[in-house]
Amino acid sequence: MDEIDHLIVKLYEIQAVKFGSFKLKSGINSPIYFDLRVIVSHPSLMNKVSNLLFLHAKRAGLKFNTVCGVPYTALPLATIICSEHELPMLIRRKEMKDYGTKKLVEGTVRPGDLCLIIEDVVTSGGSVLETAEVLQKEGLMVTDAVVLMDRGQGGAKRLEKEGITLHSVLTLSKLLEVLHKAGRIDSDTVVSVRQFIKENSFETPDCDPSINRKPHEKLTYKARAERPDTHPLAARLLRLMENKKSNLCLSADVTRAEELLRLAEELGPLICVLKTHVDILEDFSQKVAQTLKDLSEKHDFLIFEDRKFADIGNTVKHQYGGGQYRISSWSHIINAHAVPGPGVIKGLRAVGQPLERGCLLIAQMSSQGSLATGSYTEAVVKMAEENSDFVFGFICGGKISSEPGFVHMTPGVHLHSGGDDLGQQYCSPSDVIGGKESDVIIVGRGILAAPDKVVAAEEYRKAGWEAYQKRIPRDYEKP
Ligand code: S5P
Repeated sequence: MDEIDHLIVKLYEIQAVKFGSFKLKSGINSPIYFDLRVIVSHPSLMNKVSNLLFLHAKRAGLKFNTVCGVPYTALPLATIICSEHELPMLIRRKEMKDYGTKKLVEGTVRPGDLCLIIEDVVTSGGSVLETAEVLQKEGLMVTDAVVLMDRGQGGAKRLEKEGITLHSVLTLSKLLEVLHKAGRIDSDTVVSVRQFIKENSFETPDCDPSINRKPHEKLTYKARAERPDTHPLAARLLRLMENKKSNLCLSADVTRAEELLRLAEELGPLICVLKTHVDILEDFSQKVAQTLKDLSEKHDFLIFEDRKFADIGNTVKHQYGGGQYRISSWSHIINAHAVPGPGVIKGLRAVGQPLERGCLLIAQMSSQGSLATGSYTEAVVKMAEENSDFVFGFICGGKISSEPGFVHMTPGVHLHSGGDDLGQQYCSPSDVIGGKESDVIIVGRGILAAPDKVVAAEEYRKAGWEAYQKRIPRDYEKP
């Protein structure tokens, strides 16, 4: 056995690679699973892997003057390489983008430097690409990435298209061959893994969405609606957005029911969602709710009661289903703060799921000085992923999850930048949909304060839609 064969068997022994049946987030069962994170508990293996990665780069004749590991598994590998060979290292932060501007690369960035990317496992190439993009935005050049294991699911091709050559120490075929020869796996396993990889290549159209993390900014709303793991309400919303050519949510913050219903009637054809704050209405009644529901069917938009639930499960259950508003009976979408923990979702789910409703989690806020940033936002994303049977997206400043099924809705949108004197901060539709890769713009006063609300709504619809079309130039299907 040579050094590589030894390494493969060792990886198997420490369960960095496992065979069996592993349910992926998409619900599909995979016969193979990699978890290279465990190698941090095996120091000699860490040294070996780091050394092999470095040698591979050298043998390929790669030139670089700085190194960056894709967070988090490859971070210690890059650290060992840089320490051993006295190379300057850069650390990419994984925190979510928020409304403010945070430093995303730690270390001394010298624009023009050639940065080598280190990664443990590549599937679609998405993580390498994300890291490369962050580095490139800082002025660094990225032309090569060295990876321990390329799963052979199209990642190398995808990276090549973006000008990055992937160099892999191990291939999946080699891994299967060595483990088979060593008597660790049988022929049936080899065949089933090969078959799975073939059928779930990044380039296969009906690929496994959890493996193939194609950044959804490149996917149409319609394509995202069709994915098997997309929540039914998200699918309905994404579909109607595509049909109506609208990613505009009207924030109908008015105090009289008559005005609310007039807005729904006149602006209904231009919007995908109508957002309410039912508790600011002076004359709410169930009849008003019923008329609003009828208008939502007539003009094909969803109703979103912006109630921002934030209490324990038992309380929100009553607030959602009961009281004088009976929100669950007329609002398709609600939202919640994650502050109370997952119990808030559990309580809301108990009422909303039987009615086929869905919930957005508030991951970021548009108001100045908001505390919903950084690790809080990350924890909200995680909570959403763990509750994706009821949570189908976020209130946020821009794209914070690469799961194509999640819908990102962004408030604080105005054609004229600025804000109000109570802390609201505005971004433009093109910045929100284009630059920040959100999906839906939520507009209140930009439309409500305009002399002609229909004209203003059309202006916002057009701006939001054009930004979306620009975002997906290659995939956009012309009607
Ligand atoms: O962070 C947030 C979250 C929400 S839901 N910032 C917000 O402004 N909103 C809501 O969006 C807010 O409650 C209001 O209904 C709307 C923005 O209104 P505008 O008039 O400032 O566009």
